Amino acid sequence: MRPLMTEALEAIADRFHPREGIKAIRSLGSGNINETFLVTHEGQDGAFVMQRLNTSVFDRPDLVMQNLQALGDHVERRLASPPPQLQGRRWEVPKVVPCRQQASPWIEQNGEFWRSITYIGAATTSDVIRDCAHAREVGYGLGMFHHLISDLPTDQLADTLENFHVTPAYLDRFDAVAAATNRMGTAERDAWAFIEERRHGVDVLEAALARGELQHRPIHGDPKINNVMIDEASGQAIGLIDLDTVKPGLVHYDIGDCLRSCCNPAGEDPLSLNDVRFDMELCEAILTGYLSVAGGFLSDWDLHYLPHCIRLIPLELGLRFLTDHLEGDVYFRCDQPGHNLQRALVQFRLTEAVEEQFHGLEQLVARLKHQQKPGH
Ligand code: GN1
Ligand code: MG
Repeated sequence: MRPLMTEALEAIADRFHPREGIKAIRSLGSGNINETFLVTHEGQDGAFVMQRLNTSVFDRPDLVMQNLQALGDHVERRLASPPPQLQGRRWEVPKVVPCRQQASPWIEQNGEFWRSITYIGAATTSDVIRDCAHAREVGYGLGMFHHLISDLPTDQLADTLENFHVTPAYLDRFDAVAAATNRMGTAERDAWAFIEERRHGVDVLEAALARGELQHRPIHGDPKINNVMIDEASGQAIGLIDLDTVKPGLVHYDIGDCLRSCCNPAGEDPLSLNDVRFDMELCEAILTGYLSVAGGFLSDWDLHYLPHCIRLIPLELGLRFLTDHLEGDVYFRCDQPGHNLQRALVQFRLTEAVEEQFHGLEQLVARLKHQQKPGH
């Protein structure tokens, strides 16, 4: 991490902690949307995470903060009598850090929105799954997160990102952008053809929701591998970070997103498309960890749609990257021109890898279901 301590950043940090005690301000993480800094200081807690929210993505950042507060309060109540699966384990939730001299816990100035949250120490995240034990912990982490908020009524959470993970809405947006763009080269046309072949069926989850087979619950929205914190000493999952996308949705969006980011060890920016694959062993370990906590509240329909969401979310992310590429990279932060196109191709290759193993996924889910509910 590069030390970074500009006067402007220091002035913002000072609103949360007196600047005399601040030791360093550094960039943190690799988010595509917000800007994140780690502020280390001499106070008791030692550090906090300061973020500038991207207000062209989150146009009601006050509601993002409200959701964060509602989630934190709820989980704190739940942890007063922890579920049995948490016995002997640590579980942490990032909390809102108040401003020093004002009632609201955020700063709005010059069109920017800044807030701080607590830093979770003695834990790390990684960009690649190390082994099946790590994968199981990531699954456990997502399962525990869902479990702890499963009784938070969805009407207590604002919809801060309308249509987030609603794949048919991304397809509509793609259609509009593709019809108007002048950026259609050969690679883009090939990617477009890939989407055309899969147009039918992108509504698989939304149609199940409309039929009442699936229901909205509180979700994380972005539980990719590097948002699951692992305790440095025990190797156990101890919480999920990056809570801006917490809102009502389908747990399938979360499960699909977790698996698409964990089971492709080459990651979102591989050197070669040939490195992209979907690892069934890691998938099994993650789902086993997940179901060890969340199995109790999943219905048969929920389980039925697991293979579908595992296929759909990489397709959706590829669609989102490709649309952004055609629009001129206005949403996802990019390292170089063509980055979003490349990212889209990676997700499409991953979609194909899942499709090739779809039957195996159905068998895996049936096997895990049988272990959960032996009578079925
Ligand atoms: C964005 O900013 P980051 O990396 O936490 C995006 C996710 C994508 C992810 C892909 C609000 O998350 O949906 O899966 O990039 N977040 C939003 O890397 O759109
Ligand atoms: Mg995020």
